[in-house]
Amino acid sequence: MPSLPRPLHLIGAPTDIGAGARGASMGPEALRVAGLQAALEGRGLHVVDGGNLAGPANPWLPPVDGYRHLPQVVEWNQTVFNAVLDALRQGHLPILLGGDHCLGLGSISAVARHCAEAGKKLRVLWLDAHADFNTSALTPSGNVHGMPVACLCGFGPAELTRLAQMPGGGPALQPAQIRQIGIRSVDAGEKRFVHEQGLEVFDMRFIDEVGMRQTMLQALDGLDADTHLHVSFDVDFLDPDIAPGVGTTVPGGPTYREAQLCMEMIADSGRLASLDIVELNPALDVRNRTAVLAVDLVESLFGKSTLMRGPTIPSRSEPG
Ligand code: B3U
Ligand code: MN
Ligand code: MN
Repeated sequence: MPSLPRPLHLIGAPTDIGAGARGASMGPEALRVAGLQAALEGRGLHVVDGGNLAGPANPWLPPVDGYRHLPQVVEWNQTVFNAVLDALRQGHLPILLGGDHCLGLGSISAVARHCAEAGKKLRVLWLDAHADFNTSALTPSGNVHGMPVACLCGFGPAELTRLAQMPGGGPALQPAQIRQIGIRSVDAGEKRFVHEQGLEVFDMRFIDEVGMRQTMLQALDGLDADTHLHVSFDVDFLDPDIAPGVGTTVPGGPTYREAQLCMEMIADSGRLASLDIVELNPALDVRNRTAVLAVDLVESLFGKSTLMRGPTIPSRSEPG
């Protein structure tokens, strides 16, 4: 008997503490105004909106030892960690409404901890224009939203790398658990480090050459009934022509159709168990259109499709 879909649990984290532009702190409200809850309920899903978390204000200071606002980043991520872990322990599917992408640290640390407790495998899809794999030594900006993937893999300050409190004290993630998709802006030192650590990156050139379908088949390959799939959706993944409301636009991202297919194929995997929606910046948006688009894509992520599946799609691997 198929199990009932678990309740979706919205967690707002209104902060831009790790970003290079102010405004992502308004992301949770913009997603609500764009009708996120009603759209998901329209899909027959049960949605609990837990409201917004509270945390320190953004003091807007220059970097200290390679980090901007580290104490405040730690505080926000600890709060996010607790809220996401609580939701998972209640059997809910947490949807973190950012906020900037430094919050992926708290969110995914909680997911990793939960998976360790539940004996589940974890796969993380990182949808982003950026690799977010900087360290304090490599970062050009000191902005922690450029560092969460490195921190999750154990490269960062102890307050952040130990957030997950993994059994044995190891990092929350191993590079082999991560698939990055849509990447098109990586700093020079960061690029060397990505190669050194063996991250699997489906960059825009890869997507251009093989298409989104083959990209997603590869990124989702190997999932099974014991896998918890986490999607960390940085809205700057999308091409800025369709998604202008982000702090760091990078041209040449996925189109509307490519993004829809990406979300639909994740939905088809049946494994999605937690989600971040981050970096939406209403101060830079045009009439909330990026938030509306994000809601549209999240509907696809939770199974909205135009029609029942039509003709069988031929497998690319079969000859002829
Ligand atoms: N890699 C740059 C820029 C950046 C990373 N993530 C975003 N921007 N959103 C940095 O500052 O680390
Ligand atoms: Mn990011
Ligand atoms: Mn990004």
